[in-house]
Order: sequence, then C-alpha cells, then structure tokens
Amino acid sequence: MNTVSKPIIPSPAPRSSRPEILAEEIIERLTYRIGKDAKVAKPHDWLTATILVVRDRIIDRWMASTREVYATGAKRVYYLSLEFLIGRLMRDAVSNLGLMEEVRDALASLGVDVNVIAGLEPDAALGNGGLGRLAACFMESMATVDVPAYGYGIRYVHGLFRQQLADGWQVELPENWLAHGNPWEFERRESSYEIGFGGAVEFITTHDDQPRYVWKPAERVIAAAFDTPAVGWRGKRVNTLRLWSAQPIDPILLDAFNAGDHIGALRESNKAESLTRVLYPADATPAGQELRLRQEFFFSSASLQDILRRHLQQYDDFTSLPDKVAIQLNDTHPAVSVAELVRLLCDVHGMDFDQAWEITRHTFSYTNHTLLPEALESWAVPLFERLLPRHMQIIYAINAKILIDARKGKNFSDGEIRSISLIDESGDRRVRMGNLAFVGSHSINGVSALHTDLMKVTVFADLHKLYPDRINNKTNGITPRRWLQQCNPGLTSLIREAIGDEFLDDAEKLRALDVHSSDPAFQQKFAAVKRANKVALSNLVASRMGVKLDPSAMFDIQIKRIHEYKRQLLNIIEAVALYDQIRSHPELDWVPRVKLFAGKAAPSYYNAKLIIKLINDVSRTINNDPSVRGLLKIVFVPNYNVSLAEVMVPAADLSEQISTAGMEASGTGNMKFGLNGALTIGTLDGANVEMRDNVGEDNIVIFGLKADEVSKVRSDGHNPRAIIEGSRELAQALAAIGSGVFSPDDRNRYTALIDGIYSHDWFMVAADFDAYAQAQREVDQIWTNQSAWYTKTINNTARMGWFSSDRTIRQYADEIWRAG
Ligand code: T68
Repeated sequence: MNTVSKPIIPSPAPRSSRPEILAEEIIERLTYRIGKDAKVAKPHDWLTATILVVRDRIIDRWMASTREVYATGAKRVYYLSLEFLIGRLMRDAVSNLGLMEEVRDALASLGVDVNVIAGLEPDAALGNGGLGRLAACFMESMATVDVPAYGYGIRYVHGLFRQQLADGWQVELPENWLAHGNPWEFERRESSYEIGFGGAVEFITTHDDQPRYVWKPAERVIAAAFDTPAVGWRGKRVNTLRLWSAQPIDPILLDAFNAGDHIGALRESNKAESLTRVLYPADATPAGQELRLRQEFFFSSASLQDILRRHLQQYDDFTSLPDKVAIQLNDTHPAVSVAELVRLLCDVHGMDFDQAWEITRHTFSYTNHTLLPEALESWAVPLFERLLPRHMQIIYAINAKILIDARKGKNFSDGEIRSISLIDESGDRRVRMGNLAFVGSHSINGVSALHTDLMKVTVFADLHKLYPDRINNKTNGITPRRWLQQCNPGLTSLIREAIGDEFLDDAEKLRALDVHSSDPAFQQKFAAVKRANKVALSNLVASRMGVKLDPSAMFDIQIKRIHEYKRQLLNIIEAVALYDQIRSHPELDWVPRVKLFAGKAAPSYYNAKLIIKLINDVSRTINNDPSVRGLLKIVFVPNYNVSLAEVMVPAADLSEQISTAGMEASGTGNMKFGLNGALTIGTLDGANVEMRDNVGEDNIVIFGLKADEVSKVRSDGHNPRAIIEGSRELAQALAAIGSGVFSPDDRNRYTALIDGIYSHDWFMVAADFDAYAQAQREVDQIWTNQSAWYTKTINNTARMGWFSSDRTIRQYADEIWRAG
C-alpha cells in the first residue's frame, strides 16, 4: 500500500493592488518574462508587462469561477460563434477589476503613460460587424450576471482586413493582430482534438452485436485550444473564451523532405494551418466556399468534443446533457453542430439515434440575425457529402423524421413540406443550414421584436406552423461598461455626480437622469462633455487624415458595414441635395454639419465599394467648395473598427440608423449612440422601434416607409421613376451624381448605380428620400434650440438602460438556457 500522503498544495497569496506593488511587478515581468531592461524597453514591452501583471489578478477569480461550477453542478452555457469582435482588452479588464487608478499610478511612477500604451494594443477583430460584436458584449455580460459560460470560436491569425483608401477606393490589407504576440491567451496543449474531413462511412457490427456507423475520414487535423479570460463587471466572475487553432498531425513529412521535396514536406502542414488563417470578410452574404464549410465544421466538432469530455468528467452519462449544458448557436455558422452532436452521441458513445436526437434538440438553441434571403446559408449537397459523408446521412435521417411527422401528424401540404425540408430542391440540391438549426433547437430567437415577428411570417413561416412554441424574441443589447464607462469617462463622471453610482451596476437606474434633462446647469455640463468628445474626434481626424473639423458644428455620424440595405447611399444623396440648397440659398440660416462615415465593404461587394468611392468623391468636391462656407463637411474615416467606434460614438450629435424597414434585424450601433447622448434619425426598423418605445417619440426622429409598407410597395409594383420626377431635390441630386459632377475623371462611374434607383430601387432610396430630407430639416430645427436639443439627448441617455446586454443575457438565461 502506498503510504505517502498527498501533499497539501498551498494556494498562492492574493495579489496586491497597491500601485507600488503593481509597479514592482511590472518591472519584474519586463525583466524576467520579456527580458528587457527598463532603460531600453519599448512602449510595446511596457504594454505586455502591464497585461501580464493585470492577467495575474484575473487568474485567481478565473480558477475560483471554474471550481465553483464543478462544486455546485451548475448548468454551463456554451456560446458557439464563428466571430468575436473583441477590440482591445486592457482597458476593459482593468476597469472591470476596478484597478484603473492603481494601474495608471503604477505606470506613471515608471514614467509611462497608460493611455499611450493602451493605444498600442491591437484590436482583436475576429468578426465582421454586429453579429461578432454582439458575441463580445455577451461574453462580458455573461460574466457580469454570473452565468457560467464558455465562448467557442476560431483563433484567426488574420482578423478582418485593414482598410485603406487609395484615391477614395477601398483597398484591403492583411491585418496582423498577433505580430507582437498575445499576452492575454493561454495555449492549452492538453485540450486538443482530431477533426476529420472527407473519406467514407463504414457499417460495422460491434462485439455486443450492436450495429454502428463508423466514419473513416480521409484527412485529419488537430484543433488546439487557446483560452482568453472574460472578466465581468467588478471582477465578479471570469469565464473563458476558447478559440481553436488548426494544426497538422505531422508538422513535417520527413520522407518527402529527405527526398528533396522541401515544399511538399510542408504541404500538409500549410493546408492544416490555412484552415484558421483568415476570417471570411463578407457579412450578410454567405461565403459559399469549401474552406468556409471546413471552418464551420472544424470549430463545431472541436467545441462539441470538448463539451462532451467536460460533461463526462463530471457526470455519469449523457442523459443529463440538456439539464447541465445549453449550447447557443450564433446564427447558422455553427449549425452543422446539430448533426455532429448526433454523430458523437451515436457513433462514438453508442447511443441510439432517437435518444441522441431528443438530447440534441433539448440542448441546442439558435439565434437568427438576418431575414435577407440571399444571406441564408446553404451548401451544395455534393460538396457536403464529399466533406462530411456521415453528417449527410444524419441530416437525411433527421429530415425523414421531421417530414414524416409534418405529413402524417400535421397534414402539411406539398408546398409546406418543401419549405420545411432540410434539403432545398428548387435548383441544384442544397442543405439548408437555417432549417437544420431550427429543427435541432428547442428555441429559435430573433434579435428585436420586429425581426422576430417577421421571422414568423417570412423565412420560417412553415417551420413556425409546425413548431409554434419555438420562436421567441431576445432584443439585442450592448455592454454599458465598454460603451459608456470606458469610452465616455467624461459622461460617466457627470452622471455619477448627478445621480450617484447605482447605474454602474444596473443601467436602468440611468432613468434617474430624467429629472435633470431640462435643467440648464446640467445641460451645460452635458454639452461640455459632448464638446470635449467632439474635440477628441476632431484631433483624431486631423492627425489621421489632415482634415480640420469644427467641433461646434453638428456631428452627424453613420458608422457600420457598408451595405445597400443600410443605405449610406441615401445619406450621401441627401448630402448632395443639401449642398445644392446651401449654394442656391446662401441667405438662409443653415445649421453647420459635419457628416462622418466609416465602415468596411466586403471585398467582393462591388456596389458597396462604389458607395465608399462616391462618399469620397462627394466629400472632395464639397469640402473644397468655398461657396459652402464651411457649412457642410463630409468625412470618410478609414479603417473602422471597435477602437475607432469608441472614439466616434461619444462624439456624435446625430446617429444615422436609416436602413430600409424590415431589413436590419436589430442594429446595435443605434443603442451605443443613444446611450451616449445622440439624437437618432431612423426608420422604424430593427431595434429602432423599441428605442422609440423606450425614449419616447419626442426624443427620436422617425421617418420613411414601415416594414409592411415596404413589402406592399414591392408587391404592388414600385415606380421609382415617377417618384424621382416628382421630387426636384432628388432628381437634381441624382442627375448630378449620375452625370459625373463628382467624378470628372470618369463621368460614367455612377451611371449604373443611379440607374438602379431609377429602374427598381430595391432599397427604397427614392421612395424614402423626401421623408428623409424633411426629417433632416426637422433635426436642424431642433438643433437651433440647443436647450430643446439637450433635453432630448439627455433623455436618450436616461432611457437607454434597458438596452444593456445584461438585460438581454438575463432573458436568455431565464427563458432559453435556464441557467445562472
Ligand atoms: C447583424 N448581422 C445584423 N452578420 O445585420 C444586425 N453574416 O442587424 C444585428 O444587430 C447584429 O447582427 C446582431 O444581432 C451580422 O453582423 C454578419 O456579420 C455575418 C457574418 C458572416 C456571415 C453572415
């Protein structure tokens, strides 16, 4: 018998937060971890050393959070997302730990400015737009409201491309966020899994006479885990973001190398690593490439294998899976998980199909982020079958179950059966990932009330009829830590002065500001904060672009992905009309405006790139025209990302949320602006509808066709030409753009773009133009009465608390996950 008793391993002493100690530790990390003498350390070295010190303060809580879930047997939530648009982490972590002052003082004592090094941290841009940013806000809120959660995604070596402008055109350059290493992440070599592709399925009978399918993949790669801590507000809980990186099984084929084939020796390795090399840069359009499907399966399979391993480590079998595990699918990108979980339960763990299916359905839930038909993911059956032969079989088996039930049990018609089927047979046969996610989930949610209502009558009408209890709404939210406290410290202190600290823990407490909204003294302070934020943005624009802005002008901002449905085109056409008006009526009192745009276009989206060029062409003409007398300025700020948003959002007077009604699922930029005291000009689309309900219709400027009117106009036959001919302002603006007034070097550059508005106007630019222009003049009117303006904008800040992602996450936890 072994008599050696287990040693009692002491826990490390809790780390001090005194600035002197922090400073000492920073020097210690600089010396022993980075190997630099403080005298020659570069700013990047200071940043890394500081992050390492902050990271240590997170680890104790991280381990405690993990241990607690094991001890209590609490349910774990898994958020599967191909995108996490995180941005910088240092300010977020330090501020959530309550160490901002201490870290600033520690660095100051070493002669280092915290703002300078914080500004060096690269943005983790592992996402395209709203969907990826939502996932990042959710990670922070899940930790804040104490939900034990893991985010699962891909550790792209290159995140979203860097955007440069060359002669006003977008140029895409690779982004390299890992160039200086990533001190936030922990590589977990012990957590790696094999992922297969291709090959064939064999049918075998096991020794206990059980029939089994065995997938024999032709190719295999390793998924290796990298963990990043996600710290909640006040450091309450620390969850894990686990990102997978693809690695070859054999790093080098030595036989080939020794035979002189030095390139061939690395072929396998390159192929494996290319799987997680780049983020697909298209949003709202599916990529449609084999590599994308490989990425989707790779991260789904790795995540599920990890989830099942963790479950089995704690519990006897998988019957308890739906009680102990909730898996949220962020759009259809991880939808292949539904088939993969069935496969793992049946083929690897020996469960029978019906039981595996029940467990699967009760474990998954799915969030839909778009109604655009062209954005719904589907894969050609031959591709799917070649890459994932066993999953194809499982999908057919699921489909049979669903369709037999629909036909026999519910008496569905042929047309309804066709639309419910997991296989689209209207052309070449395709696997519909939205339908797979729907049938494999117990909850399907939209991201705003309007979007959820529309889901039930459009994309998922027939599935909703089959399963009427599954669709529900969870209106999006934003984390008020990043999108108020950190990005707008001036406003945060002003609010604390006025109503105390409670809003920091419960954003809905911002309501207490209501009573100050008409108080002239408070308005003045609010205006001073806004002005300081506008000066900061002006400085950024001056230093990056050499353009001078007047901070006393109205800052009118539209920042988001460039897309026709988001209608940057409507905005710039209205700017052209305004330009005409200012020149023809110099005697009128025009409100000085700066119109700022920023956003990236998908590299393959021609019209979106053309719209960027148009904004730049119009900007050059207007900004250089002396007859405008500085009353209108147009700026396109390049390389929009999370960090740029953190400067632009607090500086906005006016927020442009002008999508064609029925097309923006929710929007979340709209919420960030409202919270930071901007007035919104917008359509009744996505979450704008609920913003109007919350802030009150006097505090938002709504214009244009509503969603039902858009679909009626489309089905009745839209005649944009007649509308344009009836609107002098619009006709003139379109004529100017179409005839090359802004593009003398290429007069036909915009002919086709403008012809599209005349001929079909799918996005209702012509249809909404007059209402939009009129709404803009209404905004001008409000601006001329600054006290009325600030009453409205303060009311916005006061009433946007409901849009905190803490509220959203509580609803997911209570109503979908039953966790936390
Ligand atoms: C956005 N979707 C919605 N998609 O457009 C927006 N798509 O209304 C909503 O507020 C937000 O999701 C959060 O719910 C996206 O951002 C993508 O980025 C995307 C990426 C790849 C493929 C398809």
